[in-house]
Amino acid sequence: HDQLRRSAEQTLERDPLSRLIIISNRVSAPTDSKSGAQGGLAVALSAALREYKGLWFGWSGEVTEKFSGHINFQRNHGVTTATVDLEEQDLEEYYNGYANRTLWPLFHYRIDLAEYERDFAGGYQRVNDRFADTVRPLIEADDIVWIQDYHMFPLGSALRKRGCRNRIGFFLHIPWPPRRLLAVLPEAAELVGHLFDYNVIGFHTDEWLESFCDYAVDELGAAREGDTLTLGDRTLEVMANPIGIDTTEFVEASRSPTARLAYRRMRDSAVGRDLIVGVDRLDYSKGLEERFLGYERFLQEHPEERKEVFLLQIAPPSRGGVESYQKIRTTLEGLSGRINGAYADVDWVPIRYVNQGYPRDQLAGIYRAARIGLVTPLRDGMNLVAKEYVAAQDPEDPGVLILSRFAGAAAQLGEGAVLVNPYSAEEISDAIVVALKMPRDERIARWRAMMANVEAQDVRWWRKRFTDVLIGSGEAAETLPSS
Ligand code: GDG
Repeated sequence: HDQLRRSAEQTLERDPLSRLIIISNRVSAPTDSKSGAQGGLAVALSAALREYKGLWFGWSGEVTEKFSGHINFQRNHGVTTATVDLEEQDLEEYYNGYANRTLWPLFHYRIDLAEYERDFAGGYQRVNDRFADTVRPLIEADDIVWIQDYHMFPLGSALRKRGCRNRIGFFLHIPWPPRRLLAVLPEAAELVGHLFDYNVIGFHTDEWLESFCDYAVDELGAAREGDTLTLGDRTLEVMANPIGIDTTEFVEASRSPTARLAYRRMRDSAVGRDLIVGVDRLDYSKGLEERFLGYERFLQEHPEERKEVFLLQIAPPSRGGVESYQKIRTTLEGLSGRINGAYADVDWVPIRYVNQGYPRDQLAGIYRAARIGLVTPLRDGMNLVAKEYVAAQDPEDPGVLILSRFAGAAAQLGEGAVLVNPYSAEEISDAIVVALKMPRDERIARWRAMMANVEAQDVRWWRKRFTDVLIGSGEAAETLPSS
């Protein structure tokens, strides 16, 4: 690894002009970064691209009658974006289908929700081939190519078939499931086989990395030596590379006039009560149902605390075209209604459940006003909300982060957060009590431990670490004898 890094540094010095081509399902221009509900991926990549020449390619989000491959170029704040429209059938089979009805649930350990349709798999491959046809002519000889996330597993392979010899890396933003769970997917072996056409694959944590290696070694017969896997004549480097937030920007956001206003508004409406906050895309992987049940347990078991707190759950809807997302929405409406009906009083409502997104600055102010950040996904690749909550706190009087053991972020923030099993209503209830009673000194000590990590391992650190290894891997591959 050291050797790779050294060679990466030398390469960077010799070759400062290689461009970076980022490819992801959706492209989000950097101007958008302060408004609306953006996924973690979008927030991270606009920050990374600001520092590079190059290009960001992906789907426009628009549907056209017949796929034409026409590319729409735009330039915003020094970042060039290139997007294409897809057909209705692509949207159904590739995006709503294979990506969000097959891979997303399966990779979040929900084999009960995953659907296995040949049409989905076919549409997924077709769209990846379309992306490859369209983006191939934009890639120049020295460019490095960085492909993002589960929508695009086979894209590297499709580019190789079209003669692309560039260094191509892949980063997975979601968990990698255990070997025996993945084996449920009919195309699993083929899909993992494709991944050997990348030079480097990054995961958030060692746990996801190890699960990937298990599958590659035990099911495909790959050979492993440290972080290098070999399958036939192809060699792949794997790395654990936890994503961070733009910490400096977020700390600033939490002190902006908008944030101060949002902070005041929250405090005033709390009339002396402690605010517990949750912020999540409306997704079954985020454990919202279990979170509400845990909070209900807390209300049941601690009548004396009841009117001292309230829970604000911000949950902007996402993936409305997929049935399981419509269902979770209905479930949560019922559950919050039931809990409020059972416990509310004329001057107090236990849960404020909000289905809309807020601008980032405002969100930062809300985090800062919250005595507890309640982040309890059942499974999460990383979880950036946990890091944002930490970054937004007042260093003199910080709140407490309650964090799921099953979020990638627990590997980095576990020292300072109160960790819980999100499936256990009792553990969530107990953790709320612990957090409410925690003395200021302990809150400060725990916050400092977390903030040190959020500052050191921010989004720039993440990007540089990945691109360094990617650049080095190309060099290494050229000098290795082929096996
Ligand atoms: C995937 C992986 C991984 C949410 N509501 C609002 C809003 N948000 C922003 C948050 C945060 C982002 O969306 C959510 O990021 P997460 O990391 O929590 O979750 P996913 O969207 O599932 O992201 C995840 C991530 O990719 C990066 O690799 O961490 O594990 O699932 O930034 O602040 N932003 C605004 N208003 C909202 O109402 N402005």
